[in-house]
Amino acid sequence: MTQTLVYKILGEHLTSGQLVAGNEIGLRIDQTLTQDATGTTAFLLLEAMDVPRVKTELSVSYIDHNMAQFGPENHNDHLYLQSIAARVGAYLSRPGNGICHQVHLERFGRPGRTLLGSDSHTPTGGGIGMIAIGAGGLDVAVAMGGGPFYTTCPRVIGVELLGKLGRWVAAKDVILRLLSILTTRGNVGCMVEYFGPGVGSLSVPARSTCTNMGAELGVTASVFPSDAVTKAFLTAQGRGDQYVHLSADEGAEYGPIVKRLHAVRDSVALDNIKDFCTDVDIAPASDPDAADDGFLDVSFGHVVIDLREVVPLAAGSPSPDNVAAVGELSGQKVHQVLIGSCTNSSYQDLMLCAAVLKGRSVHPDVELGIAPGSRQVLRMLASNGALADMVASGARILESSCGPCIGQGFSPAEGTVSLRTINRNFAGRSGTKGDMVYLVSPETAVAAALSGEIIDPRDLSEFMDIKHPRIKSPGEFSIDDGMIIAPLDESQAQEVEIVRGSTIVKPPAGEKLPDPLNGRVVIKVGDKITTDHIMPAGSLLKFRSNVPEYSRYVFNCFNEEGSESFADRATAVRDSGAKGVILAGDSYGQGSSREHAALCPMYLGIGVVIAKAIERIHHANLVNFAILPLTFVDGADYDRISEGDELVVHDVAGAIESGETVKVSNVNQGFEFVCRVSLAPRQREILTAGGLLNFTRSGR
Ligand code: MIC
Ligand code: SF4
Repeated sequence: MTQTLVYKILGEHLTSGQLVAGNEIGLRIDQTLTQDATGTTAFLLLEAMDVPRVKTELSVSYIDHNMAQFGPENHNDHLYLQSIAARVGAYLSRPGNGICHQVHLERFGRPGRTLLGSDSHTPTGGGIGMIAIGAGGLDVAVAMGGGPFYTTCPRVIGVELLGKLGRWVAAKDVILRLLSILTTRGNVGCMVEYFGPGVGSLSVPARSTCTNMGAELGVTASVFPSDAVTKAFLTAQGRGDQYVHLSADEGAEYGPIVKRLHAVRDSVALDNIKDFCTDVDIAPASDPDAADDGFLDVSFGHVVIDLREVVPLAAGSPSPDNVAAVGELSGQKVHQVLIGSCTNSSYQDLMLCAAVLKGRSVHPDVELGIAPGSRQVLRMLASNGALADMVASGARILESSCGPCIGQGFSPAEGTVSLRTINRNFAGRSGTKGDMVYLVSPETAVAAALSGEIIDPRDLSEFMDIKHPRIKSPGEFSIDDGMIIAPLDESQAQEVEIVRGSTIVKPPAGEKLPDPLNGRVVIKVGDKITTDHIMPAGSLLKFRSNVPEYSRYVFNCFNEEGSESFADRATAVRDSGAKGVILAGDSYGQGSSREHAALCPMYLGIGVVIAKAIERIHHANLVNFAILPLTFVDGADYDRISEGDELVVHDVAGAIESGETVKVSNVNQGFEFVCRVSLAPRQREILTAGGLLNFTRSGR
């Protein structure tokens, strides 16, 4: 039987289950990655599980997110992470060494391996032919302890690439095109596999730009074949011996992929599916109520993108799938440009920008920030003079870290447009309320930095007489792992003292849910609530290792001055002996992997989330922290429930054990409704045990 590349790699790592889409499967994890904002909790949980030494082939702890260091919290975390890595046998990438995904690609990623990371953009590693998956820190801790990772065997969305990109058009435009076709919704339980003759024209960093933003599609992972380009990249990184050739079998079949879309609200995506997919079939939704509401069931074979036809694209706030051609936006005044992040901060990306900036000045109305993705990139730019060209142009060189991508500095002024090469433009993520962020390629970003407005970079030649610079992949990268601390041997490791500042607080474990569960709706939120809404980052990121403190800011963006905060209301419900309930619309928990979006609500006594749909990583995090994730059988019930309503969830134990649905009474309004219980068998056991920590401690 012919196999996709996804299934080949999964098959080699299968510990349980069968490779049938929709089934729960267990996977052996070869490598793990953590970063400091999620890593402190992951390592604290690893300690709580009594794991003395990591059991993976390789585990790397990166320090790249919390680098602002206002107050002692961040540095306390750094010292803790360095000492715990030494104790348990993980690599430690020191602050200044770069963004986890960029460094991992450069120094550790290996074709054919599995990587689990406590960061939603871990799938960046798919650019080098790995199955790289983002997950909550607790899942990563279990994998560090040698446990398998459980996930849904995916449906594979094939993306066939033809031809070659034109000048000034980039991989970022390819993934934005894909986002305009597949959108950020309805891709849960899928993985993307790129194939076709166009693949060979993309460098590994370009491929990784595409796989990085697979996170925005909501897919579990994205993967490229491992070919001559991969081999050249690994060789240039001094790791040629780690190359293996990997591709799908000739004639491997993709799809059919079925999505439910709304005839009017999703009309752009519908048109794009018709234009870019094979074997499209559109019919009224199979569920008559949904059909009456205007929903359609859309099925297609695979996506085909002809790289020759891709044009520069931009995604405007507040969603990465809000895509338009740069040409249609041109003329808009720009006041800020940011080039960096795990999406676009490779050597090639920044060399292109440096070449365009060389001998020119940043527009006087624009602040340009450039954050090289890694120390390797920065050193290479410094030694070949490109850094000097950037500085001379007026660019502000920012640290090799996440920084502005997550609202840590460089927030834009009110009412101004900011062009960023990053991957997320959720409202307020930049640190400015009402921000207007466009996600763009380095080409489009640098064009705006010089012209002071949005301009199609293909017009640079005509308007500014700038020729397209051809940037070659280097035959040899500058290799210096001096900022990576390798694990100690076991006997030395035991001598290491773990450094715990006062701001590092043991995270709470979950507890079994009561049956029946008396609950109260603490908040009712709408569609597309991201984990940034639930647990803000920016200046509050520093509280990650202190759950009681961080919990004060749950749903902070909805707190109003002078009124009780979410935390106050949830605490009052908890103290009354009931459980808090969160009520949400579609795509609840989009975005990051941050498990604090479950952990902190759990600390505040939340026991249930009822939503129209819940995104994959967040759904898993809820289960891990003993919060029951439910979805409405009939979405219309959402409208009938209000904040403050008293709900009773009946037969919780039965629902968790084996139920497909559960009955919920709305006591205030006197009606009953039914919710779906979508849990894999192991998730049922985890909830029964009162969360993953208790489950793991009980030896399972
Ligand atoms: C993000 O881009 O939102 C983050 C910060 O990298 C998160 C992880 C976190 O919240 O610490 C992610 O993407 O998972
Ligand atoms: Fe860091 Fe931004 Fe990438 Fe998250 S998306 S890992 S904050 S650079």
